[in-house]
Amino acid sequence: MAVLEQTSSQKAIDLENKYGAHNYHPLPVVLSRGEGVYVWDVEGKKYYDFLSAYSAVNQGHCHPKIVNAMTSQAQKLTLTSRAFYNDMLGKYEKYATEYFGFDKLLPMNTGAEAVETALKICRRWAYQVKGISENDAQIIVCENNFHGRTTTIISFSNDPVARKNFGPYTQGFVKIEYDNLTALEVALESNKNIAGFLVEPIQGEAGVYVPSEGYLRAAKTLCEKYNVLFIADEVQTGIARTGKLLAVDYENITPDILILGKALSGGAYPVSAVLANDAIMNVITPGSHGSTFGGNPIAAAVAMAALEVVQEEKLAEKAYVLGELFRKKLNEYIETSSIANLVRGKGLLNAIVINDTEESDTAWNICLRLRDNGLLAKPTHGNIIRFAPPLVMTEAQLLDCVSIIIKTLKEFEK
Ligand code: IF1
Repeated sequence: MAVLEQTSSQKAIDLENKYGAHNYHPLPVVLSRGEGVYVWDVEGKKYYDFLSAYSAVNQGHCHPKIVNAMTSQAQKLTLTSRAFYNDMLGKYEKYATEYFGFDKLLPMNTGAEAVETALKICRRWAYQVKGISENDAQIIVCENNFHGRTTTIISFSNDPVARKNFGPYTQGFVKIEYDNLTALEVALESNKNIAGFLVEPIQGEAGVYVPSEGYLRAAKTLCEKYNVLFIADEVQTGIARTGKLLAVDYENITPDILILGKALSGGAYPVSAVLANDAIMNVITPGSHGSTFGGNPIAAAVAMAALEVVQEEKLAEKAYVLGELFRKKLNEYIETSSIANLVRGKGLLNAIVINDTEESDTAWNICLRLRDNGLLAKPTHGNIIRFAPPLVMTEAQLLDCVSIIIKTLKEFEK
C-alpha cells in the first residue's frame, strides 16, 4: 500500500490516463475523502462538492446511517442472486413501494439499466395489454434527452458525441421537441402504435432545462387520452433534488412508470429501480428480465437507509428553501453581471449560463477557478455550469458557496 499512500494528484491523474479508457475528461482534482457537503483532495485541500456525483450524493458524502446500513449488511450477506430469496429484498420493496405509492418495484443497479427495464416493460405492455401487433410498438422520446449509455438508449439520443459510430441503432423510437405539447399530441394522434412517452421532468444533461409549468401534467393527460404510458425518468431529478420528493410532484401527477437511480442509494452503491402498478408490472414474468446484482441485500439495506434519511432530514423541504435562496442571490448578482446570463433550475438542481459561446473554454476556466477557490462544479454544453450540491447543506454553508461563486465569476467580468 506504500505506493497508494504516496499518491499525489498528478500521479493519480497519470495512472488514469495511462491505464484507463479515455471516456471522460475530468476536472483536474483528485479526491480521496468526503463527508457531508465536503470533499478533500489527496493533498488535503477541502472543497464544497457542487455536483454531488451528478445528484447521486443528495444525502451527503458518507452519511453515517447509510454507511452503517451498508457495512452491517456487508458483514452478514452480500449477494445471493435472484435464484434464491433473501431476507432484505422484500422488506425494501414494501418500504419503497409504500414510500412512492406504487404496487410494485423492479430492482436494478444503474440508471441506464432501469431505463432499459422501463422500455422493455412498456413494449410488453403494448403487445400484451394495449394490443399493438408484435414489433410495431413505438416510444416517444424528447430531443436533447439524456437517459444513459446503452446501445438502445443512445439510439434515440441526438448527441453526436454519445452516438457516433456506435450503430446500428435500435428501432422503435419517435423523437419530438421537449416542452412542446402540440408536438406530443401530433405524434400521439398520427400513430396508433405509440406505447409510451419517456421524459425527464427537467432535462439535466441538456443544461438543466425546466419545462413550462403545466407541461408534464398536460402531457400526462394526453397520454391517458391515447392510452399511452407516461414514463418519468427521475434518475437525476428524483429523491428530493428539485425540492419535492419527485419532480413530477410539482404537477401532482403519478407516472405510469417511474425510473429511479443515483440518490436511491445516496451515492453509496449502485441502486436503481422501476416502479409501476400491477396492471403494468405484471407483464414481467420469470425469465423475462433480471440482473445478477439487482435487488441484492446490500442494495436493499442501503436504499432503505437512504430513503429514510431523505424523510428524517426533510431533504426535499431543505432543497426547496435553499434552492429559492440560491437563485435569488445569484439573480441579484446576474442583474449587473457581464459574465453570467441567467440562472435556472428547481430546488438544488440549478445551472448558470455563461456569457460566451458553446465552443469557448470560459466555463471550463471558471470551474478551474472555482476549484482553486474551494468549490467543485463541472460545465455542460460548453457554456453552462451545473450546480447541484448535497441537500444536507446548511443555509450558512449555502451562503458561503454563493459568495465563492460570485467572487469567482467577478474575476471573469470583462
Ligand atoms: C455520465 C448528465 C447528469 C440521467 C438520467 C438516466 C441516467 C442519467 C436522467 C443514467 C445519468 C449522468 C451520467 C453521467 C452524466 C450524467 C448526467 F450530465 F448526463 F446529465 F447526471 F447530470 N437518466 N446521468 O441523468 O444513469 O446509468 O449513469 O446510472 O457520466 O454519463 P447511469
